[in-house]
Amino acid sequence: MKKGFIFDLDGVIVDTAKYHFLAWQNLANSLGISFSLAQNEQLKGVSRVRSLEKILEWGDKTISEEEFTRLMREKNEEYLNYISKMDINEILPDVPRILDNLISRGQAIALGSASKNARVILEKVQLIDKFHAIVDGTNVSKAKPDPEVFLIGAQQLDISPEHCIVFEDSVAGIQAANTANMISIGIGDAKVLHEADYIFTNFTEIKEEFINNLVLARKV
Ligand code: G16
Ligand code: MG
Repeated sequence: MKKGFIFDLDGVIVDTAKYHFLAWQNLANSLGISFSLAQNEQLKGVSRVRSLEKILEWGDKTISEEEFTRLMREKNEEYLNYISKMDINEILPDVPRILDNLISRGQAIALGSASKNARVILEKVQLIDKFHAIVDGTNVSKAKPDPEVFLIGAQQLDISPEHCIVFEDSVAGIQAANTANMISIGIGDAKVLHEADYIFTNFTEIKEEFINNLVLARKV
């Protein structure tokens, strides 16, 4: 049976969180706000605008609309500079094996990311051709945990939501998949992602038999 497999980008296909961290840390420090790795964790899957709002809240700072826009632009320029150096070595373990396995079975594959830079990143790591649909921060108006990004993905693949499977590393993303009535697969820490239908530390743990079952499965 043809299913829709929807992948988040950051934390699932590549680890761009380290680049977001460097850029946000620079920005926060320039405002006299400290910024830790633990805080960066809380920005995973969160939109750019909301991320800056959170940093300002943490630092108890208010800035003008103009400065907000300027800081967003500067953060993104620095981030783009980091990702311009990305290559295939940054693809997370066994992601190509899973994608190629699904493609060889004729399954439908989509990206469902909050990032407005998703296409650039997929091009840099040479995976863009593996996706039948790409839904990113430029296509959605409501951030995860709203299911919009995944529902648009299902629509673009022409597969009904209950026949879609989402791979996600963030709690908000798992909640979005569950609300969309899709099978949710957490990639990361089981304690954090406990709301997911299935959880794996990374793709190396996902065996062919599991994929076989997914192709036959339906969300209950
Ligand atoms: C990613 C990251 C977030 C980032 C967001 C927006 O989400 O996890 O930290 O803030 O995209 O990114 P950009 O500034 O590039 O538009 P995802 O959904 O791919 O995990
Ligand atoms: Mg993510």
